[in-house]
Amino acid sequence: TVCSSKYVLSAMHPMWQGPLAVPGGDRQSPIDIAVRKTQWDRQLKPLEMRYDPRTCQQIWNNGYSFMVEYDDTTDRSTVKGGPLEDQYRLCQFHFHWGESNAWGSEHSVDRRLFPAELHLVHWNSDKYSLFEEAVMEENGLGVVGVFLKLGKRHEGLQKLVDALPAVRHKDSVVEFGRFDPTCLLPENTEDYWTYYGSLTTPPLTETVTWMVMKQPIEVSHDQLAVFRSLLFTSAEEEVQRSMVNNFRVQQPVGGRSVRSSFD
Ligand code: 1SD
Ligand code: ZN
Repeated sequence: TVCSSKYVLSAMHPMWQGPLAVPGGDRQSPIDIAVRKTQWDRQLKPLEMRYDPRTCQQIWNNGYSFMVEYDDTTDRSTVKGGPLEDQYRLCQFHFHWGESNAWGSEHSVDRRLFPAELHLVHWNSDKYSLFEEAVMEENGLGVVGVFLKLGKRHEGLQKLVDALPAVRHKDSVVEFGRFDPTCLLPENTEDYWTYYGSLTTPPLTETVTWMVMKQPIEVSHDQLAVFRSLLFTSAEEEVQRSMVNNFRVQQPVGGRSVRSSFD
């Protein structure tokens, strides 16, 4: 079966940034990472990401982003180590991006935004048995964030970009096999920031260990243009709306600590 996060998202209304965006608590995401205020934690182990491309199944335009979904019925694609005490299974990855290259990421570093941000969403399969369960529970989710910056064309991403025209409209799904998300990680995965936060879309639950890579990956303007050619709207709707600016506004860090794996 396919990653169950779609059931959480089906409750999502395009205008959720309104009433539903009322902060649920004091550990919401995304945040600005103020580098000088982060704390180097030398106990932080390297992250161990092991992905089996054969668990990749499909791409789905859910009306907010496109999700590349993985079979999460077994521990074949996982992340562990780093700040995590348990093993977490990959369920899906997706991106957030802007209408221009000046913004689009959810997190920022010293207030610097990137044109896009990748989220690899994993759930704790040592403690829980389903994504829907983990999403509501303590230490339920682990999301790895990677910034996309403008530069040369990304060869690994291109295979995905080529498939996107098939999911232009909301609710469209296309089969997509054998994609190894390892190719979307930066060369250096040893340097990252970590903090306790929330999902950035409903249900906004505060069950996420965030791991944000320091090193961005490079993508070309043309590749981002294909992201921006997707639509928030379904084929039936009269007025079509471009899928851009699908990020949540930043939330207060409050008393939280943001730790770094590096000095
Ligand atoms: O925005 C995603 C959303 O698409 C969905 O994947 C949700 C649950 O998996 O997670 C959020 S996020 O917090 O990873 N941005
Ligand atoms: Zn996200």
